[in-house]
Amino acid sequence: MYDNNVKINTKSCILKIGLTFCFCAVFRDLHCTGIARLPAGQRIKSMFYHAYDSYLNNAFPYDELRPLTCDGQDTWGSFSLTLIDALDTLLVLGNRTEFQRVATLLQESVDFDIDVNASVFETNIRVVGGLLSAHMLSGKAGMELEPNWPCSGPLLRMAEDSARKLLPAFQTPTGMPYGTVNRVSPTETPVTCTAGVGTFILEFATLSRLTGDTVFEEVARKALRSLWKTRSDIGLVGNHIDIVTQKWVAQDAGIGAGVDSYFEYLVKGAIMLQDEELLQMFLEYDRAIQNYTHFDDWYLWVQMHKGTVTMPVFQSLEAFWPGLQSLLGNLDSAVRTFQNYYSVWRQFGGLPEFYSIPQGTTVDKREGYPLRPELIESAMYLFRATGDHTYLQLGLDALESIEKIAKTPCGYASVKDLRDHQLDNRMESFFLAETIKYLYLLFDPTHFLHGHDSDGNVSWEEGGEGGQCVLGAGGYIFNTEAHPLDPAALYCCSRHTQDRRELRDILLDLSQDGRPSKSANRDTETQPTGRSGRMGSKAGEKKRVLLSCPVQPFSARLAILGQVFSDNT
Ligand code: DMJ
Repeated sequence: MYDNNVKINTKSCILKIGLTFCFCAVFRDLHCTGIARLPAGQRIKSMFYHAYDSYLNNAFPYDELRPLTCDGQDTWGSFSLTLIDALDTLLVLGNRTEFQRVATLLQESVDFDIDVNASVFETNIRVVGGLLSAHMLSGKAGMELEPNWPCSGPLLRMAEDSARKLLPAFQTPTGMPYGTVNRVSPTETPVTCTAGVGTFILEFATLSRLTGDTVFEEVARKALRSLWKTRSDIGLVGNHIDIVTQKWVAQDAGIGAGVDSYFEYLVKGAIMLQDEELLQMFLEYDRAIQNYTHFDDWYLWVQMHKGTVTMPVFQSLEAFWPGLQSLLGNLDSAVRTFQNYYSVWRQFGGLPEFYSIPQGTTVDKREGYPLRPELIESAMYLFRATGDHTYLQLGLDALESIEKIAKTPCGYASVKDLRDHQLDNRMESFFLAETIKYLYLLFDPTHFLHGHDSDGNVSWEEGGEGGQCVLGAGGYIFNTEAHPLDPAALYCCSRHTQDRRELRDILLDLSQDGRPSKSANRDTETQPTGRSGRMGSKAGEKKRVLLSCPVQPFSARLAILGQVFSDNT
């Protein structure tokens, strides 16, 4: 953790090459005096607990805190959203006891079977993503684990339950989902934003690979492939599509609102799943994006069929892009674009929702800053990639701005207008899930979520029965709501599923007593409803039911095999 309260000893700074010390050496005049005397990490923690405690005391079980009236409101469905979204941040800040308490509380209090029109996108990224991440981190949080963890566990079951409620939205002629879903009284419009179609693969593939039920990954992939087919002749997608007719209803192409996380998930999905198809999709889009929308390291909005500029604006949601580019190794371009965006931040002390690039002003009715994380998120990735202290400076600027402009006695309020600092009575759940998490991680480059432990070694923890899973060793992929997912757990649980199948096949073959095996047919007949067969099964391949027994440790498997072999010899 960077500690800008540390007395500087230049010698120790040089000797240790400890960033903890060097940071203060660089910034001591600016940031090691006065109000900023506290270490950044402590200031960020205080910010978190001011907002979090206010939510718990005044708003829970509502979705969000209203920081001006000091009460709560439901916004995205009535799932105690802020608490689910904030759960993994508790662990990121090192609070294992509160993580454990809240994980238990949520299991007892949240009900997904309610009559609400829930946003399929928001429920996925905040609820499914938040629960999956908390499930994967529950080993680090010291929770009591089921023998088969990380391939089972109560938070995983909650994530699965909430995702299953979203599945009816995917039952469309195209496979592209409706934007909202209500199991009780469905009244959905078929017009959905692009991100609402293409932002599922991280959570849904994680669910499928942890639980063995392929249906989630399949629907997410089907939606992605359908969307891919609708791109224009010049390789761009628009902003809103009719998911039944496949007609583009809003034809502005860009990287911001309505589209952003679609591109993010192609890249992160490619990394997490080592998936060439997703990467190729992104690279083809990227060529068109660079050709038609990229000017002077800004990204504009253009007509998706003609490539003509429709809106020369920068939107605050676009600020995730430099971070994404850094994941792809496009550092030079990322750094230049970040500088453009940072100049807007400096101009207003925050990022307005829309900024007119030619005029250098905010755009009418889009002057607000709802405490979004995107620029801080990019700063975290770019600092990780370059070590350049510019990114820490952005972090300090963000801390100062948010404290000065948005803090209320009862939390932090969205800024309605960055020009006069009027506030809105809203604190979105992403403030605790993302903004504060990325700020904290920016100042803690040895945090385990960066793939290192506090000594800078590669971190890992064991999971799974018999300690067969090595977790956390390959780093973490953040979903678009900053919920970290562990690719190693996916690999581990898929492998267990595969092992179970192989063992089952051996047992079934041997039980045929030398007769040809009919196991595949029998399996198809007994496949339980809601389960969709084998991961990645292709047309023509025989589908097989999954065994429901827990994964056996290696010794137990050997014992069973030994028994089988002795029975048959
Ligand atoms: C978050 O809910 C997610 O980051 C989403 O992808 C975009 N909007 C907010 C944060 O700005």
